[in-house]
Amino acid sequence: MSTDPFLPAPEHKFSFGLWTVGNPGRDPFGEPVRDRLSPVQLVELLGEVGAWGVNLHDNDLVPIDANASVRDGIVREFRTACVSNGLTVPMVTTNLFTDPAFKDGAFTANDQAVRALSVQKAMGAMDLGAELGAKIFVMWGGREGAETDGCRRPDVAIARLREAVNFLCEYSVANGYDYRIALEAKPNEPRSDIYMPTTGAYLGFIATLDHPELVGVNPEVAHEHMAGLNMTHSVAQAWDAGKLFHIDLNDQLVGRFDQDFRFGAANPKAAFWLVKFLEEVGYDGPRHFDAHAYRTEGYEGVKDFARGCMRTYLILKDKARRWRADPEISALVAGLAESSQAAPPVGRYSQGGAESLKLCRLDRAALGGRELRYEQLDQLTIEILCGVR
Ligand code: DIG
Ligand code: MN
Ligand code: MN
Repeated sequence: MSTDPFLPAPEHKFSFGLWTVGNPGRDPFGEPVRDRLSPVQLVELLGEVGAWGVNLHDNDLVPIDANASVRDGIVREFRTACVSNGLTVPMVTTNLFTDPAFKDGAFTANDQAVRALSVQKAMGAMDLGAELGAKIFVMWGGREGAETDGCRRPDVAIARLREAVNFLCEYSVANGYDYRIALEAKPNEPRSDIYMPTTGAYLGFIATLDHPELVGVNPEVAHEHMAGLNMTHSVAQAWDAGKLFHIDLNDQLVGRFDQDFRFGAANPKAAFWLVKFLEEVGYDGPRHFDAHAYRTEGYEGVKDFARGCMRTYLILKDKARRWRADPEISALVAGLAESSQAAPPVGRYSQGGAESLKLCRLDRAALGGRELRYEQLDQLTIEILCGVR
């Protein structure tokens, strides 16, 4: 029995997409560097490294032109492999970005036939996911965007996106699939500008839907970082709104293309604040690593990558425990919420409350002169991350 405290276990709910560990390493400037593994081989790899779940786009598993009997055989074989390797299928999504038919978008495309094809394909992916037991349906609109805004008015694109999401919510309900639909934002790539570029944009969009209760978000570290945003703040807003239905964990240098690095590989401090938040609020959803191994790796390196994602999450979870238990940090944090002067709470509006806020005498200069010791707090955080506390 291993004494390693950072080994993954099912209760951690670590999942990977077939397209992540199955990425053969092609990039815009180079050919694949790894042989493609079959979905069954990828399930075996994920079982070997200790993952809990495996996710997929429809065409990661079923080729886009497969007929019904080929499809059913593939699904049967895949389900058997998941059972024998102890893997669940928490999430399914649909690929509406690879095939040339989607080059001008899918749900937002100008051609009504493309919009129909997109909803048709998404319904098929929902059917597939239901057969595999998935309860989360992610939609990332990789092609929903523009290079020139002469192609369509953006409000027309938004209306078309709403029409498709409303339709798919109804399809899920009508078929008893009970999906929680999670919308994933990204600011650009492959389109020059993608509609709904950030998690915050999607939170605003969800409020305009017919069934907002069925729809949430799937924030991704790399995508919020590409927009120059703080991922933990985006996740906190989604959590506050009850809309954190799923999460894509990886890492990313700001100002770069979508790097989808191993979780924590680029900015371990940002990853720490994210893990601390997820664990403190009790997020109970999948911890999905939508990430890819370096192009330099073979499949042993891909396993190193997958293990590293999960280990880093568990190491940072332990660091968050140490942070909360550290007496100096606890003393600093305890003082943060103290009021430095007698002041009425804001609370819910009341006439009396407004009067007392209007009349209270506050020493503004003293407020401005108060020292807050965040330098010490952050230095202690760094020391915990560096393992010296
Ligand atoms: C990219 O970050 C996107 C696609 O890989 C997929 O549609 C989605 C699922 O997590 N993430
Ligand atoms: Mn990404
Ligand atoms: Mn993603």
